[in-house]
Amino acid sequence: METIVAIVGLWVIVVAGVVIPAYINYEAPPEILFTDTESIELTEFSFSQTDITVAPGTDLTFELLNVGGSQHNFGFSDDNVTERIKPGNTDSFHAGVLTKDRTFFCGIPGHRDNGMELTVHVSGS
Ligand SMILES: [Cu+2]
Repeated sequence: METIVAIVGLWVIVVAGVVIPAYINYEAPPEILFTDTESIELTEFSFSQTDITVAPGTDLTFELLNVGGSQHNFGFSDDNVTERIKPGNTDSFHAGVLTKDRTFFCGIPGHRDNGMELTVHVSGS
């Protein structure tokens, strides 16, 4: 009997230690309040827009057209980037719901440093 009480007691402590902090730290995903689609032309070495301002909670998608002579891509990190877009081709990039400023760039080595960068400003952030 004492063993069962001890096991149940231990289980309650473990569950409380895991579940309660997870509940307290839970952050709901940002709510979509607006949607926006921005068209961007990519070339050597620039984007057709470099500063965009959106309202907090904007679900933002980019429509991309490579008007240059080299391949380019578009994203905000190594894991969040389009495939390489060939000259004359299009792609789209879903940036998600933005709640704070975020910088997007071409991830092909050297391109960002030469100017392929765009900042989305979230108004009020
Ligand atoms: Cu590029």
